[in-house]
Amino acid sequence: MERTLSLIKPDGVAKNLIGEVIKRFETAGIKIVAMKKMQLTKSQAEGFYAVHKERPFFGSLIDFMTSGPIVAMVLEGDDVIAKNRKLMGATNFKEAEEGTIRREFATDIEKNVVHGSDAPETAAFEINHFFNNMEIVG
Ligand code: RTP
Ligand code: MG
Repeated sequence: MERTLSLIKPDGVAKNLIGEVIKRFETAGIKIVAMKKMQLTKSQAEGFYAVHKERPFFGSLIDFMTSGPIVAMVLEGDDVIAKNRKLMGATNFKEAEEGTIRREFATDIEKNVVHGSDAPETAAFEINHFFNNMEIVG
């Protein structure tokens, strides 16, 4: 059994896509073991995206991720890191497969509705960034 961190980004929340995203997880048999709505501070967003701090889009990404509320979730299931990435689609919605969340709802390479951890190590770091053990209920 694996866990991953999912975020519905500010654009997804603003477009009323919380239910749409959750429905896709539940339909795929993925279990939500933690969930909260929150607004990130600049330092929380910078810590979360620290791996990208040298990238040219970092400043813009931090402004975007702090621009409004997000929904953070811990997902659980077999192979859930890859399953979630498949439901999300490619970072650039123009390259995302038909039927994926980003292909259907993203408008921009940055405003791409969802985030999902990309490996077991990043999942552990990211889950820990948002949730403590008492907030995760299997
Ligand atoms: P995420 O981390 O949010 O799940 O997305 P990802 O793995 O598919 O993409 P990643 O390379 O980790 O990039 C993180 C987020 O930064 C924004 N981005 N903007 N302007 C740009 O060229 C650019 N490239 C990436 C996106 O919001 C991307 O999801
Ligand atoms: Mg990433």
